[in-house]
Amino acid sequence: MSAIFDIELQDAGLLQRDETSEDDSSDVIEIGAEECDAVLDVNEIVNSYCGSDAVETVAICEHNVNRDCGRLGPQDFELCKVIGKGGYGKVFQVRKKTGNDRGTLFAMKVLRKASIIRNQKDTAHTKAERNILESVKHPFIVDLKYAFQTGHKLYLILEYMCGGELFRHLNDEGIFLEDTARFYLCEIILALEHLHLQGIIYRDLKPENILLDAEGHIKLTDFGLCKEHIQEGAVTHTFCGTIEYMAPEILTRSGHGKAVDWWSLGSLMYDMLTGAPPFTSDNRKKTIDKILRGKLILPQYLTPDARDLVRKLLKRQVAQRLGSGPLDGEQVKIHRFFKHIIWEDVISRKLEPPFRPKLTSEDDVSQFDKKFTASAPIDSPVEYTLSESANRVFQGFTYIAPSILEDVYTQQSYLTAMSPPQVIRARSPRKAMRGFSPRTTHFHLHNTHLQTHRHNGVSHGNIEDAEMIEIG
Ligand code: ISQ
Repeated sequence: MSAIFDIELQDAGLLQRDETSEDDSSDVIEIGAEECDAVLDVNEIVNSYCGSDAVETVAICEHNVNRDCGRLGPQDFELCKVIGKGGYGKVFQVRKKTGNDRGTLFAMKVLRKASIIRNQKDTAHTKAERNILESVKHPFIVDLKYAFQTGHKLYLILEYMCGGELFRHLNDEGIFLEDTARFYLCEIILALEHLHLQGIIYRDLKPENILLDAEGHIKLTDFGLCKEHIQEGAVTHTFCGTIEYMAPEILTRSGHGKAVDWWSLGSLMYDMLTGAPPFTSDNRKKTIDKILRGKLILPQYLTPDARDLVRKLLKRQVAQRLGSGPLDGEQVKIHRFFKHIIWEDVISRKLEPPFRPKLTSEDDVSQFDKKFTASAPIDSPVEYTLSESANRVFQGFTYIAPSILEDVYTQQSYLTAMSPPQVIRARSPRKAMRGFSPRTTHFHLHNTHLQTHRHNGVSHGNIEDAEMIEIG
């Protein structure tokens, strides 16, 4: 599975390519309702004259259209704070300076292009990837609002989750009560179920990929930016990050499907209830060995329902794993650990979050690690030069969220997608010393012939035959 940034902005009215190739000039974008409205208005004016005797031509140019905003780029965002750092770059809390959503806080993830491995991709892949972001709109999945690029960097403007990582709260609490764990698990299950319905495998469920909003509801993040570098064959140790939540069949690269996410859910549940993932060690090889062969030890204090659910999710035989059948998440949802849950209430965010982030102001970053927030919010300049051909790989990275475009053109959406391989940096689970989504992002774009049949979803052996798109 691989990465791609292709997007086809099909409406010429919105697409403005940067022909100047100026270093660090933004790529293609024009966003903001008022300017697009302006485009429409001017067209309407032109059209309204057509057919009448008095034809007036109105030149549509940047002097009478998009006067205020121009292309969206880093200049449209005020850097407020650093809220995360990783091998890929940084995550900033930013405030939009322009457009309809001026004043809104977002999370801006900045990726250095040089950290990204490039290769060719094809149209089918492009379309498949585009579909991902279209389909992942969900109350428990972080929303991508915009994406743009400069000569050296890729920028993702994401919904801002002021509550930080669930990881942090889990670390602070040590363990969660079963009711608390149940709340988070319910929301995660619905997010995973939604992804699976769209033919997407998340594959990287872990506490640091789960963020909290102002009310304490969760959203999954880190979609498609990072992909594991998959090679067929035996277990290798090229994973450089949190592997503790990964299903055995991912580690052995023996072909996997959506059931990997139910394994990860089991590991996460175990972690929430006991203070550590079920299979962990002080080195990666031993951890992998434990995931593949280790005995599952369930503490006595777990209720029978919790024990039963963990056990059923952590089945190494995929076919025996809860959720592996065609019912997918439904099988998990009807487990008796969730017997009192009204799932309609979960999706409508009616369950009371167990923990509401304590914030003193809208832009309070106290929920993020001080080692990030204390550093100066600078989007560092890049010293090297990327060749034009290298840069072409990122053509089409640009993205405008449908929700934003809806303000402009009803029923239209422009979608992009990215889902590269990931080389994750080593980290023991639940250790304080860690980066925000601490991964080195490498995009492996080769051998990518994705298919996205939106059913069934198990891929065997060759990832090029994958029926599911894997993200995370
Ligand atoms: C949203 N809000 C805060 C931090 C984030 C980090 C990564 C992705 C999205 C985010």
